[in-house]
Amino acid sequence: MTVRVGVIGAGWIGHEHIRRLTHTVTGARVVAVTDIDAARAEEAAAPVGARVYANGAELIAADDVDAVLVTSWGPTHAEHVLTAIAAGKPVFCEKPLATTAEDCLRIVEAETAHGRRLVQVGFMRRYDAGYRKMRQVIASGRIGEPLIVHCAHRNPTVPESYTSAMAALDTAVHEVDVLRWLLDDEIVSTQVLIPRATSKRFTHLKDPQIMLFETAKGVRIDLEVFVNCQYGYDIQCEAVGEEGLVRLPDPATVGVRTSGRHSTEVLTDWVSRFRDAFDTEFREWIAGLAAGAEPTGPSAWDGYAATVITAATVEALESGRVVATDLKPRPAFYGGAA
Ligand code: NAD
Ligand code: ISE
Repeated sequence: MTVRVGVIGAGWIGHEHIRRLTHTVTGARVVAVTDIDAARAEEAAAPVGARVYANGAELIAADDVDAVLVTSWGPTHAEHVLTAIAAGKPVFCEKPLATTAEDCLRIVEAETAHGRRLVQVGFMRRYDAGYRKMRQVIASGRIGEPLIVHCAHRNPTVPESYTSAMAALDTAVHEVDVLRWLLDDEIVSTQVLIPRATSKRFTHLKDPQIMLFETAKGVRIDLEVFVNCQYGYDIQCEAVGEEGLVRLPDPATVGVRTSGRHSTEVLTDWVSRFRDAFDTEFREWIAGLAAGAEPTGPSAWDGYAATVITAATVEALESGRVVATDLKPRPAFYGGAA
């Protein structure tokens, strides 16, 4: 069976995912596209023979759209996801699920009332081979109980429109999700330390930032977010346990020896760093839908948790205080721990 997908939002990542669904993932076809910028929608739809719709609601209602992919701006996600749930159609939503906890809870309530999982959130790191291996090692008990996790999330540069709050909302949100999943634990408090600022940034921006999270089991996590590090796109993660540690591998690359030097490449963007993870994420989503199964990836509840925890981190940044995350109790519908 071919899963016919309608895409809402034909920007950067919308284009990426349309290409992926068309050329990399088997069993999927992009049949519909919409964007508030009609020219962009046309440009994305034409090469794959998809139909252009005037808006998300019309696209979701189309008879030949089996599943919906939301890749529009964050503040528009909730409306599209809720419309898809009301239509009973599976919906993959790029992060964030919604920009407020209230909207995330509306989605959780709508999905729970529907009685079957429809929503998957685009936290692609759960599909990265290195993170998956780390999770297996931690779950196997080989390093003993995890105690501390050290992380870094570095981007070479960001545009002037990037704000200090986005370090949590847009960037650290990936660690927030993947750490909850890696540790099978919940983040209960958050704090932000502001080191000396890099001079290679826009003056409005606090960069780098050090985020400190505590989990329900007492694990302490330090995360450096440095979005103007200049040298590359660099993601680091090391979990220290009672009997050992496990570290995220750097992407495989050749070592080059020349002119008295040995060098290896550092990637420079998230598209290439997580290309395989994005591919696996969509292969598994489409295969599940084709088999008539409920999605097994990051859920609406995970999207809610990530939005609450990153909002608390912004509050911690602005207040200088340790902020409790105060998540609601997890509904039985979404299974066990994080
Ligand atoms: P973008 O600005 O390049 O594209 C967004 C597109 O959505 C634009 O073309 C815009 O016109 C369109 N749009 C806005 N509102 C709309 C609406 N109501 N209906 C239809 N189209 C609408 O942004 P982007 O970089 O592609 O990011 C899009 C989303 O993907 C964001 O939520 C972002 O956080 C997420 N994202 C995820 C990752 C990841 O690593 N998983 C990476 C980048 C972006
Ligand atoms: C971007 O939106 C992403 O999702 C990338 O994965 C992240 O590294 C970057 O910092 C964000 O701006």
